[in-house]
Amino acid sequence: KKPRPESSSNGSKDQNGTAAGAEGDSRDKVALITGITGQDGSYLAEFLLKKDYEVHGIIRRASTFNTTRIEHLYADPKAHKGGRMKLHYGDMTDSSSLVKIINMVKPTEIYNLAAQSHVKVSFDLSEYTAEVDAVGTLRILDAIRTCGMEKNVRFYQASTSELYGKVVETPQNEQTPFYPRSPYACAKMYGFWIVINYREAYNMYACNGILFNHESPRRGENFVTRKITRSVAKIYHKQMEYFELGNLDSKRDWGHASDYVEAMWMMLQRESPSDYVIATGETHSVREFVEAAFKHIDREITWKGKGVDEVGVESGTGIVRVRINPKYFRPTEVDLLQGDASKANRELNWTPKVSFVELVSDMMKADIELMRKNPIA
Ligand code: NDP
Ligand code: GDR
Repeated sequence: KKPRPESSSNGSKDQNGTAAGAEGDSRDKVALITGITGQDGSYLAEFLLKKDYEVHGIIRRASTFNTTRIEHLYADPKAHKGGRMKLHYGDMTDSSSLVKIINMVKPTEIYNLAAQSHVKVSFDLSEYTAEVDAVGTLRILDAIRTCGMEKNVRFYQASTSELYGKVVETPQNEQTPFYPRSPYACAKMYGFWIVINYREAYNMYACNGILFNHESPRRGENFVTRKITRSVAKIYHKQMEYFELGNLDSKRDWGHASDYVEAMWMMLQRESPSDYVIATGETHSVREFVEAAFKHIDREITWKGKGVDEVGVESGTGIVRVRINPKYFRPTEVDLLQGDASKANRELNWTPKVSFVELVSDMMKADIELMRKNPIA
């Protein structure tokens, strides 16, 4: 059964403006997640349901179902039949939908995860990215105020290590200056500052999580880690001979999404709001990620050639497994990200649990299984 938003299934309790959720619940743990159908939204929903939250998610209308990542939650009778997870149609570009949903749900915590989140795509869809990622953040903050809830709701903003952009210093912490390098990062920069402005102007409990890259088997298929693990899994099953990438030299601080959603929640449980870097402190190149993925299937990759002529060759067989395609290069690149999460460690007691090798292994295992079951996935 596919998850369906309340507004289409006409959940009467919600339509009357009373709280959805199990009868007799104290309404002190009601979360509203924008972007619930994304990688982070799905892990966060899972995490909050386990913590006994009533979870509401905003989903947007699409011509095909976009709820695959949360289907298992909907199918779980505890989440669904107990009324603990509800979906509502809305959009970050539609203020009235945000006001209606917030007024109806009366959340105690809002996690703003919705975004056009692909950096390369933001160069093609620059105006739309600003609409959703920058003005969208303003819209939801204003929706909270329109509903008169600025004193009752705690707000989490999905800020990003992309704000650091061009390398000024490493490792990057809360004091490192920003230098955004894409329309996505510029839009997120507006989001970052409008959150701080509303915190200071209206005394709102609002936090920015400056999260470094985090991945998982649920990562979108056109982000580099998932593209690599899917392709290597296909090579393992002999469904593909080689795949194409762009810049192999950029370095990222990659953690596991399941660890990072916990940090989002922790930020909203403090006495006063603040902004936190969430990162592992380790950095690896795209090239190293490729090597680690092949290592998982006991193959070794060696690199030959230079620039766009460079190829990744499987040792022992001489077969080319990775080629460079300039179409994946970005007009401006972020070369090196490495975060310093010591403030989060000190104040939230947060540390990452999953190592780089464990992350690659988790993603590889899942994609090997996926391609085994469904070779055309
Ligand atoms: P995803 O791309 O997986 O998910 C994005 C979510 O936003 C999806 O649910 C998507 O819906 C929704 N969305 C997009 N546009 C709109 C819109 N106009 N109105 C309503 N919803 C919309 O991203 P992640 O889960 O990876 O990331 C979550 C957030 O964290 C994003 O804001 C991202 O920018 C930020 N971030 C992510 C990091 C990472 O490494 N993953 C690191 C730092 C920040 P649909 O399913 O319909 O497309
Ligand atoms: P990023 O993630 O831009 O860091 O943004 P992505 O996985 O897209 O790129 C990481 C690095 O890999 C290089 N690269 C490629 N990238 C993609 N997508 N496809 C390729 O074929 C390819 N080849 C090389 C890129 O050039 C880049 O240097 C992610 C998103 O989740 C953002 O929303 C989030 O804010 C940041 O992480 C932190």
